[in-house]
Amino acid sequence: MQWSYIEVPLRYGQGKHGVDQGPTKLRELGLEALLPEGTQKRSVRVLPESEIRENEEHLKRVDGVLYTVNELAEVVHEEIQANRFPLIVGGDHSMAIGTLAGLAQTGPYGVIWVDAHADLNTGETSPSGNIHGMPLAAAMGMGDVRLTEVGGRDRKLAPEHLVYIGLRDIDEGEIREINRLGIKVITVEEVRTRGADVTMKEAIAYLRERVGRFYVSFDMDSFDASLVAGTGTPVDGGLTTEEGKAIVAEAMTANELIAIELVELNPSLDVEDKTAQLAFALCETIVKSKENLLLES
Ligand SMILES: [Mn+2]
Repeated sequence: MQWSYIEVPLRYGQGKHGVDQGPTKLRELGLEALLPEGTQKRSVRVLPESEIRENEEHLKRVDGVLYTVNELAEVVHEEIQANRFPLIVGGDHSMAIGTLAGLAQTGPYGVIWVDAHADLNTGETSPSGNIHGMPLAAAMGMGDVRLTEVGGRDRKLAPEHLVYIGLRDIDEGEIREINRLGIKVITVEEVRTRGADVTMKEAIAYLRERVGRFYVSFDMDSFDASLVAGTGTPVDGGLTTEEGKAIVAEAMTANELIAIELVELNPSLDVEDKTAQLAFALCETIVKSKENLLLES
């Protein structure tokens, strides 16, 4: 199988500088040498800051986000059509609006969303107006039409095709929506007590029953705050390094996995590159797991 490596240096989905430098930092640490031979490398464009016009209080820098996610949707669509496996590196989590829309163009799919946050806000419910807290709402057809119509008018994701892992900082409006929609949630406590591999197997089985193909979107803030100074919104009580790696490794063993995404590494906030090294280690786990899988088959 061929790989596709997609860099998305987007930061307009949140307010902090530096998260756009995630892909550059991973390159510095030697990511390119890690990628299997023949990997298709792509980089998605971002709007220069001087060209940002929209700064609506409830949808900040929406034009900057739209510019990039529209292109990412096309790129993801193309890479899946070309039968490649995309590893997508950000960038803030608003980029997933593009990933979700691009995948939807290739047929139904499920999502395992590994994150401290539910990212299920709309412009109306978001306390911050930052679009990185809205990608799943947009994909499920909720919120501003400019976000829900990226990649076409149809809904991109069904609530029963979503599994959360690691949620622990959820806004009130989001809790209501999770309950209303009946979305499956696996807490950090469940991961801790029952094992990352066991809970991931359960998540994958859940999606296998309902839809089959799935992708993993991994937010660095799913890790415990003590491990990820270099992310924009760290939260206590998160995953350990081993749990994060086990989640990713388990996902990689599933034949139904079609793409994986790593977001919210902010090198400017980092301490001694520790978060960057953790993100790099995850990429290593991702690439090596699939190599092993290919050798076995
Ligand atoms: Mn997130």
